Amino acid sequence: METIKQKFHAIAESKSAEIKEFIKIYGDTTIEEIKVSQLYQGMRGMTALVSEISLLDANEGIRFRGFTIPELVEKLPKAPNSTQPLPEALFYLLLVGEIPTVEETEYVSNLFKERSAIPQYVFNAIEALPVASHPMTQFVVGIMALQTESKFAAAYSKGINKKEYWDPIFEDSLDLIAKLPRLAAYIYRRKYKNNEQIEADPSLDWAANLAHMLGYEDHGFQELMRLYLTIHADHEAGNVSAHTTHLVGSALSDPYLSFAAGMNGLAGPLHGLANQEVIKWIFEMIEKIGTDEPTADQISQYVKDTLASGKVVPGYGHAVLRKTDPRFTAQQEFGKHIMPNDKLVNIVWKIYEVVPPILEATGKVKNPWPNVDAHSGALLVHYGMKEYEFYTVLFGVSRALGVLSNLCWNRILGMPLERPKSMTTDALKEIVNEK
Ligand code: CMX
Repeated sequence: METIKQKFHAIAESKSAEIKEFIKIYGDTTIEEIKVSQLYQGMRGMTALVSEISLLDANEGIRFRGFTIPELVEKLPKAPNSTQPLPEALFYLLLVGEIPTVEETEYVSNLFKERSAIPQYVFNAIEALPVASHPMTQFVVGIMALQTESKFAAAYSKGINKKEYWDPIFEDSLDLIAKLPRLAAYIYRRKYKNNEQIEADPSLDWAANLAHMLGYEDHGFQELMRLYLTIHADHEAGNVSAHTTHLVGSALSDPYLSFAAGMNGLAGPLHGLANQEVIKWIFEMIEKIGTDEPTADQISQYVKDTLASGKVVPGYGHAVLRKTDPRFTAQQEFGKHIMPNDKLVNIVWKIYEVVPPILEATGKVKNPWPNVDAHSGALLVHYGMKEYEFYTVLFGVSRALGVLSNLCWNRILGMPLERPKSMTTDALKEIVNEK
């Protein structure tokens, strides 16, 4: 069997030739004009990046290598007695563009197992932080401590040929992904379970092993982790965590530095931290209203109070999507199948009925529909994981699959330092006046 590295190299060589030819013929073709407003509005709708691994349609949602979320759930290889996709199979797909066989998936699983050990000094670095530190802070400190392991940084300091950069970037990416479940579980057990750590079980796949090390042996929770780590992996290259990882990587910062930067972006409440904000907001609603079976009218009033106090409704809206996020729907399907009577999950579904018309009525929210973060927390709570500050770390473990695949591609394609032009308002006015 060809290794994933050999396959990636061969596919990238042919893609590289294709791109060179494409640029040669169409390099001067204009694809769209930029409006002044876009410069002030977070570059919405402005095409500025290339990523081979995923594409987001505003109405349909994300496709990974051309596959929708339901197609991935159906087609990606599964563990024995499982109905959920294996995230290591998704990683293979993102990297080489093909759905792997069961054998190829096992090969990736084993690569992750072989590379999963974490040096003690990484845990010591985390231990230097107060236990009360946010899990995302501990996560980023752990990733930064791991950076001393970087094969790319070592090779670069020795003077590696630029044509070979991709090789240690690839190795670092695999190493880092392999270590993330242990790192995440360590932080969880440290903060919430008296630092009673659970060793890895080498018989388990990447996601099930994370469930095990977190302390959740329930088959349902393992299944949830497989789904969760698959659907959160990527969302095109322009979102904050993907774009930051890509940008920092373009300076030839190694995958540890680049991914840590991306995780700092994921920790923002308008991005990945929204998953904790959703559950916090729902718990506060239950407390305020005084029931875990609120009526539509009660939820409606709570949503209006949230908006009136100048806050966003967490889990709703999106910079690109204009319909319900298929990652929300995939989780809803999971919930309907496994826990149709769970009260918290039912609140999430009721909120889904109540919120869109209210946001639509504001006249300014471009997408009133739920995103991935609106659902994930309630599923975790079902299995007993109520420590919502930890949720974004789980998102981060999954996001590594996408952003690090992208980093491998950027480096093998020899993407340059990213450096867009910025303007002052006066300079923009001059351009507009000249026109
Ligand atoms: N609740 C209240 N107001 C919202 C809103 C929401 N859920 N979503 C958008 N708006 C508001 C914006 O704050 C903005 O208001 P102002 O004009 O007063 O500044 C207005 O509607 C227009 O915004 P938009 O163009 O519809 O949305 P943006 O592209 O600017 O922002 C996002 C997108 C995700 C930041 C925004 O929808 C939001 O804050 N949602 C809640 C937080 C959230 O769920 N984030 C997670 C996104 C998914 C992820 O990355 O994980």
